[in-house]
Parts: sequence; C-alpha cells; structure tokens
Amino acid sequence: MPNDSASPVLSPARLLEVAVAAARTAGTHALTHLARRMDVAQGFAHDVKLKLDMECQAIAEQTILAQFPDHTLLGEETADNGEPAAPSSPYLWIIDPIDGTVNFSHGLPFWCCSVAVRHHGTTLAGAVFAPALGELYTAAAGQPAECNGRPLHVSSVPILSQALVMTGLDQKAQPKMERLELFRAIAEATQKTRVMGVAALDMCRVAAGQADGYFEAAIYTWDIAAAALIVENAGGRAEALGNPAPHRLLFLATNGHVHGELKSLILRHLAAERM
Ligand code: LIP
Repeated sequence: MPNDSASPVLSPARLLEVAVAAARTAGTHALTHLARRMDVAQGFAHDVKLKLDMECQAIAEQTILAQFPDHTLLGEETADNGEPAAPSSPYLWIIDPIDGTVNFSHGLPFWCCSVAVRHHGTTLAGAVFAPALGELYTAAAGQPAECNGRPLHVSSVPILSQALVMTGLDQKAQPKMERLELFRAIAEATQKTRVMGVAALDMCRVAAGQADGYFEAAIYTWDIAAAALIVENAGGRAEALGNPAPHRLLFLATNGHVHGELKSLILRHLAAERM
C-alpha cells in the first residue's frame, strides 16, 4: 500500500497548475518539431510510434517530477500493457504525450497532449492541450471545466436521434467486424457520427457542447483520463462500461441527456454479439 501518512493532500488547483505545465511543455515541443513528425520509432499496419512521442513523454514526466519527485507516472510510451503495477505513491499521473499520433504524423491539426492526476484513484485535475488548434482544456475537482479560461458547458441535445456522436475505430481492437457493426448501429441511431482520431479531443468537444456523445470500445486509460474530468465538470457524464484488457476501457462520455439511450444501444449490441 502506498504510504502517504506523512504527505499532505495537495490542492486540486496546485495539481492542475503542474498538469497544465506538463501538457504545455510537451505539446509545445511537438509543435516546435513538427518538421520531424514522420520520424518513426516503431511502425504498425494501422498505427505508428514516433520519436517525438517518446521525447514529449520524457518532457511531461520531467515537468511533473521536478515538482513531485515521489509521485507515480503512467504514460502511453512506457506502460507495459501488463497488469497495472501497484503505485508507489497515492498520486498517479497519467500521460498521453501525443494523442492522435497518426493525425499528427500526417500534418492534421487534431492532436493533443493529455495529462491527468489521480489521488487514490480519484481524478483531481486534468489538462488537454491542442497546440495546433490553440486550445487548452482544463478541469480540477470542484472547479468548472474551461477552454482557454472560458467555462465549458455540455449541450442540451435531448435525444440520440438529434445527437452528434464522436467515436473511434481502433484497428487493433478485435474482432474488427464487430466494431464496424457497432459503428453502423450508432451511425443509424444518431444524427451524425464522426471519427476524428483523437479521443481526448473528442471528449473535450462533448464538454464544449459541440458534440453530444463519445464512445469507443477499446480506448486506453491515458486517452480518456483528463478528458473524463473535463466532461464531468462541464455538466456531462463519463463512464467506463467495461475493462476488456489492462489499461483498456469501453468508454462512454455524453452530455448526460443522451447517456441512457446511447448506453443501452451499446450494451444491447454487445449482448447480441455474445449470443
Ligand atoms: C488514439 C486515439 C484514437 C483512438 C485510438 C488511439 P494515440 O490514441 O486517440 O482516437 O481511436 O484507439 O488510442 O495512439 O494516437 O495516442
């Protein structure tokens, strides 16, 4: 068990300050080095790991550890995808240095750096910085969600047939066909369904009232950790519907109004798949 009896509980505002600094320094590094966006560390059929992914993660980690040297870190580039290790500190920082890596590598502006911090499993602060869009989304426990300092509110769209839902089609999720069937079911039930390729920003769009829901069947913890708090503090709902593999989640975030309808559609579909 982590021993925090001696350390005081840090304020969410202080933690947010450091989350913002980490997301900003890492994101700014990626933007500054955009010319190296195609320097590949490891290539896959439908995904890529960039050298800049590693560099940005190291920068975010250094920013956090400079303030809190004994806190635990979980980052996309260093997680082993095995069972999550028991944290050595009650504070766990969760980092996605470049979410939307494939977008970034093609020169699309839809990518971001996401940093969240949890204390004994409760998210206290989160920052999502999209440098190429000039957008910084933030939330801390007990404080409103904001974009560039302006308060965010989810939409009032009441029913799924009027909703715009963001989703992702991760090619690594198996079996692929079932993902496409679920995509078809969501697309038929909504006004529009969009695949932007950057989960953290998809969820920030829900927080901003520009989208009404977000769902993905196998998303990583680091993609959603900060944005889930941002959605909740903007008045929406964020919920893990399952945990199919270590660090992977079936994840739903909505404006709250369409939550039940979208959740039942997804669960119905998944139940039918298993029959
Ligand atoms: C990606 C996401 C994308 C999702 C993929 C992937 P990465 O993150 O944000 O929207 O569909 O599953 O996880 O790999 O670019 O950080």
